Amino acid sequence: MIDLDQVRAEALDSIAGAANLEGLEQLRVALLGKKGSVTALMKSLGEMSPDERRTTGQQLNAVKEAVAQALDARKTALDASALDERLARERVDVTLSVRPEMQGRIHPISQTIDEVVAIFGQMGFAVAEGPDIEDDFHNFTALNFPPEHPARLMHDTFFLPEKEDGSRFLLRTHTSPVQVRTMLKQPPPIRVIIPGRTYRCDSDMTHTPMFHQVEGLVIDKATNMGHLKGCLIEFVKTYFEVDDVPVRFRPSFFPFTEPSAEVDIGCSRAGGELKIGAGADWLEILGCGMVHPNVLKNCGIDPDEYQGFAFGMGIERIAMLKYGIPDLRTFFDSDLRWLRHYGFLPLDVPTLTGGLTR
Ligand code: 2NM
Repeated sequence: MIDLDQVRAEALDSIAGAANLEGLEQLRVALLGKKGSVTALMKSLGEMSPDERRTTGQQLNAVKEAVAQALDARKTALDASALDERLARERVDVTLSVRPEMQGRIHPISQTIDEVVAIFGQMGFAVAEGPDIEDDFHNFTALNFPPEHPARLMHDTFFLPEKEDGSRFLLRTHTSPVQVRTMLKQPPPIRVIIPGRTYRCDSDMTHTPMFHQVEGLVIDKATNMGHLKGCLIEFVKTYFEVDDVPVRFRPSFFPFTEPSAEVDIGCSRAGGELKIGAGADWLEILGCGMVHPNVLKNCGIDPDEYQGFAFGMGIERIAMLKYGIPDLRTFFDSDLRWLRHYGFLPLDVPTLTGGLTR
C-alpha cells in the first residue's frame, strides 16, 4: 500500500522548489503527464477491489487536485518574477542625455531644406520633385525664355551630348522645370515647393557649378500679389526667427513672371557682424513674381481662369546668412572638421512646434 500523504508531500516540495518555468513544466509532465507518477497511480486503481478503489480513488483525486493547484500557484509566482526580472533588465533611464557618443552630422544644406519644408509645409505647401536631367522644353521654352536668351547658351548651361534628332538633354539650371511638370500633371489649385540641386557653368569665389534652390508655386483663381507678399514675409520672419523684419520688394525681371520682384530684408553690418532684422542695410534673399500668362498657357492652364505666384531662393545663400558660414565653396569640400563645426545632430529635426533650430 502506497503512502499517499508522502506522495503529496514530496510532489508539493518539489513544486515549491522549482526554480524556473522550464523546471516547473518538467515537473508537471513527471507528475500529471501521460506517463507521470500520479497518472500511474490513477491507472493502478483498476487492479483494486471495489471498496479499496472507492477510498483510494477519493484520496488520489484529492492528491491530484492539490498537485494541480500547487503547479498553478507556482506558475503564477514564477511568471510574476520573470516579468519583474525583465522589467528590471530592460529599464531605461529617460533622464540620461541622448547618445552622447553620436558622431554623424546633418549637412547644413539638408538642415536648411528641412527647415524651409517645415515652414511652407505648415502653410499647406506640398513638396514636389523632378529629374536633374531635363530637356529644353521644361527648362526653358515652357518658362517663356525666348530662343535667343543668353541662359540657353553653351556658356551658361551644362548640355549632354547631342541625340540623333539633334536635341540635347541638359542639367536643369533652376528647379522651375518641376513647376512646369506639376502644372502639366495636376489641375489647380496648386501649392507646392520644390527643393533640389541645380547646375550652372560657373565656378569662382561665389559660384559653384552645382548649388541648391527652393522654388515655390501657388496657382488658384484669385491668387494675387498680396498673397505673394504675405506668404514670403511670413516665411522670412519664421526662417530667420525674428518677430519683425523690414522687407522690401524691388522691381526686377524674369522671363517666367510678370511683374517680377526681388526681395530684400533689413540688416545691420555694424562692427563687421551681420544682423538680420534691424539696421540701415538691405540684403537680397529671393526672387519672385506673378506667373507669366505664357507660362500658364504652355502648361495647359487657362490664364483667363487662373493666376498665381512663384518664388525662388538659393539654399546655400540663406544657410550662410542664418548660420554665419562665410565661404560658399566650403559647402562642397567634404571637410569633416567643417561638418563637425557647422553640421547638425540627427535629432535636431526642424519643426515649427518643437523649434526650428535648437
Ligand atoms: C524665381 C524667381 C521668380 C519661378 C517661376 C516659376 C514658374 F514655373 F511658375 F514659372 N517657377 N519659379 C520663379 C519666379 C523663380 O527664382 C529666383
